[in-house]
Amino acid sequence: MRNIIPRIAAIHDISGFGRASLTVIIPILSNMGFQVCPVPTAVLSTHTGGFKDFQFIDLTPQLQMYINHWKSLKLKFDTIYSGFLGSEEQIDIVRGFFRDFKRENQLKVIDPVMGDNGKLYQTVTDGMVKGMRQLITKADVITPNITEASFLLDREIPRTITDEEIKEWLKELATMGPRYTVITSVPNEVKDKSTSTVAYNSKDNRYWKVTCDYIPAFYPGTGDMFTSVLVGSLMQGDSLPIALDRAQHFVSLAIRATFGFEIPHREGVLLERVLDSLKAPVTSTSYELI
Ligand code: PXL
Repeated sequence: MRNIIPRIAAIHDISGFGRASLTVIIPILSNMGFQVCPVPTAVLSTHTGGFKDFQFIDLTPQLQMYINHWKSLKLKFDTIYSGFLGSEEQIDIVRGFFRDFKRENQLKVIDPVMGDNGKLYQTVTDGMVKGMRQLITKADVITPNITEASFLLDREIPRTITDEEIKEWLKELATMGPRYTVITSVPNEVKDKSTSTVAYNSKDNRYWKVTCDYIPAFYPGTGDMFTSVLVGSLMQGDSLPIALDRAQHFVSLAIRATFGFEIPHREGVLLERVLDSLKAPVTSTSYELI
């Protein structure tokens, strides 16, 4: 029996305050018409971007039993989408999840959430970086930001990067397995003027780029929003460049809806103000072939 509403297993942490991980992934994907079933990797009082003394409850000891219950229920997922993990041991558990819940025509998405702005997040270890290099070989789609891509490839984080160089990065990530590789927060050659997201389809050997005006502000959680819209858009049947375009423009809109207010950046973007725009038909696009 097919799922009447396409179903997503979402393997991420839940951070109670600050609009990141499951608190943005669930509203976005349910708004786009999908059932999101969370597999919580950790429970945090807030995300780790700009808060001190947050509570971090690592759910590694419970995770396998949680998943075993789902196995006994024979749940079927149209998409598996993983992100922030709570420990090195969870890499194996997530690999097992991909193996045990494998289905035909399933979309397997790994957002290798590990860091941003040149640094790893406070809870991410070198062992998790090594494990993530293995885990992404199981994915159809990966969506690292430029910092995560440089950790995955063991390359220096560039201050700026040319189209030719970023295409090499995409191709090298693709050799690790994924059909679609995406890199976000790419610093263009004229840094501080614009940022781009880029994507590569290894099946047709085409590279895509979407560029937006740079806004001098960083908000945690925007990477989760980006990948959620990308996943929802691909599940709705969009092409890779359209999904890239929708995801990038949604994040830009959310940042612009927030930037004019004096709200601490660590609270994230005003997702609730822009969520309905995901229901609108696509009427313009700005992707380029590079
Ligand atoms: O948005 C990525 C993310 C997910 N989960 C936790 C985080 C962050 C980014 O800071 O701290 C716990």
